[in-house]
Amino acid sequence: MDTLRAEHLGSGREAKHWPKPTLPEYAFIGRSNVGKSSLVNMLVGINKLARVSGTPGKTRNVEHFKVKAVMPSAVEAWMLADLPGYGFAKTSQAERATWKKMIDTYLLERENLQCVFVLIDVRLEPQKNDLDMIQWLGENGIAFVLVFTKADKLKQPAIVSNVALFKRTMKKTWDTLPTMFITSAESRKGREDLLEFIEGVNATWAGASS
Ligand SMILES: Nc1nc2c(ncn2[C@@H]2O[C@H](COP(=O)(O)OP(=O)(O)OP(=O)(O)O)[C@@H](O)[C@H]2O)c(=O)[nH]1
Ligand SMILES: [Mg+2]
Repeated sequence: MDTLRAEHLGSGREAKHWPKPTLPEYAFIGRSNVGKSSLVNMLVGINKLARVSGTPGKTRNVEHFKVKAVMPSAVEAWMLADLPGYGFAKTSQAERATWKKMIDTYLLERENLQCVFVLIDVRLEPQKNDLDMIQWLGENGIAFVLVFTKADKLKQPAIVSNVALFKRTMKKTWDTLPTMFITSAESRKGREDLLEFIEGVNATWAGASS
């Protein structure tokens, strides 16, 4: 993927507000502040496309982006969905319920969704809410990969040992482990691998079913 172009398509809490599912789509989910919006920006190479904040709870709606890769031989387009985070302590019960309804609807009904990128802060030991989300995706048969974030904040041996601990934890309930990526929005580590993965899945897209 030589050159990428991207645009913000829209922001909405309900399916009727989301763009038509005409392109393959990838969603970014994870705890508040894990770096979902930063990773969207890093991937497409545009700093302020998705709104980033040091205060958790910045992204409130499903934010859709259209990305176009202009390659020597073809133009390839897909969509990214930046989702609001979970696990933000200050969120009220009512807001949590609204989040769950929106996310469940999105993950279960978004027909062009190809793969969910579950973002995990590489600095933390396995968190219950991340493991619960992974479990829920598995139970519902939704394809996902794990994307460890903020790799610039740790030295390589600590990254290796934290990822190994995550794998050991997952192995207690999973026979096979998902594909994993280690990334940093700061250093752009993992960008090529993620884009290559997306390109591979895009190649299997058979077109919109509606
Ligand atoms: N050092 C470093 N900081 C990062 C990285 N990714 C994100 N951050 C910082 O982490 C904070 C949260 O980033 P966001 O991208 O807004 O996180 P989010 O997951 O979209 O958060 P919500 O929208 O609140 O759910 C910001 O201060 C970012 O600058 C990274 O790879 N390295
Ligand atoms: Mg965000």
